[in-house]
Amino acid sequence: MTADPGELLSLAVAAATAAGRLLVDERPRDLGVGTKSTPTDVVTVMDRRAERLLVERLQAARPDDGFLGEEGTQAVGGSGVRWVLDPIDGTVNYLYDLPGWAVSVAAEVDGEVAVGVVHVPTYGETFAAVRGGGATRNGVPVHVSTCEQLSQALVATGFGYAAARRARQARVLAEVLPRVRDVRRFGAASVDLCAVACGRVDGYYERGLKPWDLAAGGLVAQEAGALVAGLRGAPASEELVLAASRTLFPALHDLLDPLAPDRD
Ligand code: LIP
Repeated sequence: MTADPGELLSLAVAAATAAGRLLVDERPRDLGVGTKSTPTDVVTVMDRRAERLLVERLQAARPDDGFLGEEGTQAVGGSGVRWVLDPIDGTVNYLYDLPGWAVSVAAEVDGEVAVGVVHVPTYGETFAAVRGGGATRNGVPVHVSTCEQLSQALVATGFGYAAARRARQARVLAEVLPRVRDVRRFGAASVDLCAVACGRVDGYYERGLKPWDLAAGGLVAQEAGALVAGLRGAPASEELVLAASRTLFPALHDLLDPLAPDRD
């Protein structure tokens, strides 16, 4: 089955929007909560229901595609397309009924992210990107900020679920905070990356992102003009993701590098 980016984008937007409706309309008052890697790494019944909805819709349209989902969906497929899914990015926000959680849907074609959609129901915003085709928010093009000075930069970050890693991340943050305008911690990587894309923040860094946290938002940020990478020429990965305009990226990189934010 061929992989037309326009078709993949339409499928991703429709699936993410449907999952967003489910998550908003059917959120139970007493949300059943389980834990994963640590007692604070939570998963709810709605994470699983939303991932099931995403897979069912996408599989119905493209039965030969592969899947990788945060809540356990894994399928190889034979079409060259693999869907990378985070049914609720920002699960703690969702659990506490806070805004800023997202449904993140990306399509890889032959191993490279080609399409990304980050749907943020509580903001009424859907970010989308096709590789080489730019990035949009609700259909309107978005671009990274023009901030050139680190001391004027608003920087987003996030923290892991393991206490030892959080302690290390706090030490890095203590060095970053006095050198930038301010820091924000919104609680969902895909939303942080889209915030870079539309200039809502000037930069973002975080250690520990999984493929489903990074795939869609990373493409949106790149297509909006951001450099999304690791340290010292490495690609963005679970070790570290750093995203900022090409103007600001070097200064933010050189602030972070000596702090070893890519190590526990
Ligand atoms: C979240 C990430 C976020 C990170 C949170 C959490 P989840 O993903 O998107 O960047 O700081 O600790 O890991 O677990 O809500 O899907």
